[in-house]
Amino acid sequence: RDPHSWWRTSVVYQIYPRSFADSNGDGVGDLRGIIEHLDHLVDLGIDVVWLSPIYASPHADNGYDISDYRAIDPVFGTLDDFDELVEALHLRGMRLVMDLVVNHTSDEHPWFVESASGPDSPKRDWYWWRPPRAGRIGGSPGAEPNNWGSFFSGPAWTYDEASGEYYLHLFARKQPDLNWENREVRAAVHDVMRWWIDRGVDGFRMDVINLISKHPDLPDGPVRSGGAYGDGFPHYNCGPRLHEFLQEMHEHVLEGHPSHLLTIGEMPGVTIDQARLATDPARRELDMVFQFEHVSLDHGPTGKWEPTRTSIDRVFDTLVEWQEGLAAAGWNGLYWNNHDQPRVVSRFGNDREHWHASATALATVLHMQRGTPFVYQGEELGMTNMPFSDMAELRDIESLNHIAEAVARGAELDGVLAAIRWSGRDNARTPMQWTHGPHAGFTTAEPWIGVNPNHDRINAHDQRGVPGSVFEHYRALIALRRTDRVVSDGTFARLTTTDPLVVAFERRLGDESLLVVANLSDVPRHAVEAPADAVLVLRNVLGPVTNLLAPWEARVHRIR
Ligand code: TEU
Repeated sequence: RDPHSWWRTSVVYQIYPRSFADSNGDGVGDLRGIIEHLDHLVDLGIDVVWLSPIYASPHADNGYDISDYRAIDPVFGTLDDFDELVEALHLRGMRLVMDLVVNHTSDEHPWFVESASGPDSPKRDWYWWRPPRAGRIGGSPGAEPNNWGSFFSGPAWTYDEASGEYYLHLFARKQPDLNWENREVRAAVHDVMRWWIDRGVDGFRMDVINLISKHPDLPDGPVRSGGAYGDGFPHYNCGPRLHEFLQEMHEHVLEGHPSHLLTIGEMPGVTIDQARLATDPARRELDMVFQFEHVSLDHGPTGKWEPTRTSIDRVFDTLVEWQEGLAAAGWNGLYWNNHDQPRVVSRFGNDREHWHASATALATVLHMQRGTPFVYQGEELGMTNMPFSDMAELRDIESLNHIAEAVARGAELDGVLAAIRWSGRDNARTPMQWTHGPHAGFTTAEPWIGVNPNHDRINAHDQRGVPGSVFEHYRALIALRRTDRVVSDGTFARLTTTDPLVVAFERRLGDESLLVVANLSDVPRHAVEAPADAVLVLRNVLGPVTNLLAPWEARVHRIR
């Protein structure tokens, strides 16, 4: 086996530290909370942990706004706690991947404070400062340097009275975009990476890394009818110098490390062709990317706040396109969930009548693909969306900004809340459900965001070591990847079925193959027949195996 691609047999577990486990009773999860729960990850069979940001931050976007890249935010603990966590993970044979958020910093980062001190600041060019649009008075409506909207509502520009200029922020106004055109910026990012590598980290998940290269002219984007802002996406998605920047980072930071460091690029809006360029090992950029196509199919024409129903077979079709598109070169990062996405069992499964079967069927269909699967905390328990009933229960800046903007536009609050219940990121951020006890065993205090009331029936305590549980199904899937080279290295081929809601595919390596069949619906359907000598290696429902698949039944057969 090639030791340089160790991650081909790995499964990554994402921890959102704020919501994982609170050790000191302040209602917020922390590093010691993670250290205390490592047995959960060991039981699951995980071998890589990705931590969402734990750096010093004003927490405008829960840590995706960093004010010091070399410090742990006190709410999460100390550098000593961090070192202890690294040691504890390594001792158990696990690796640690850090979140690298370098498309933007916090506006409270000293780099930005310095940059904002005036047009003559030596760091002025580290961010994107621009004068008002010609003929307009700074700060007046429409005077922004271009028409781009921010991902978090409102314009992508904020006016600075003192200098009479605007700065660019693709996300919140407290998240100014770094100017990667400036080589000092790139060198500073490389330094940060080396600092954490020297501290023992094993890789990076790079936040919106496809947005770091902007078209230097920052041209206006097309405005859709009725829309308030232009769509700048074509001018900063996989921009002109993206691949150059990634190759430079590889050469300056990642190359030559004794055990290959894992790199995962988060790339909303990335196409298969761009992803292949970024993950073809011969090009020395990244190991894998997160694409967003399969989690955008239920977004309407104006985006996530106009959710539409999609059919699960379209979701599967999209994943198949990615399997085929990255078969010859490149590698897939496989995920249903993360801290930005609603819970998959509520979104594409059926969290009411077929909660267990749909959670485990969706897991099977994803984990048996070629690529590196990611499990987001609580997914292995079948955690569901949160029944938010009031605005006061929400915490996410994206949702709160959207409410303010929509209501100002005259939208009905009820309708806005309904969309947030479907698409909102807080669905993924409710506390990890450890027990059926108070606050789900997450904290002894009032948690920073409400616990899902269903922790009385969905929790780790009731599932770990319990045959047939969602947790045990994930454990079995992860074990199969680690022990079976067909899962990690085999080819992927979709098998055509007459019923679009029954999906089937084959994984093959030499003479061995696995046949995966799943019914992705609420009613029984005809199974795809396996050859007579096939052996059933995994199944998510009980009862006799017949030529009918139960609702959301998934089977994995081995064929020799
Ligand atoms: O997310 C980037 C991203 O494009 C979206 O998933 C975003 O969360 C939003 O839903 C757009 O509608 C990354 C992080 O994962 C996210 O938590 C951060 O808020 C964002 O970047 C900014 O750092």
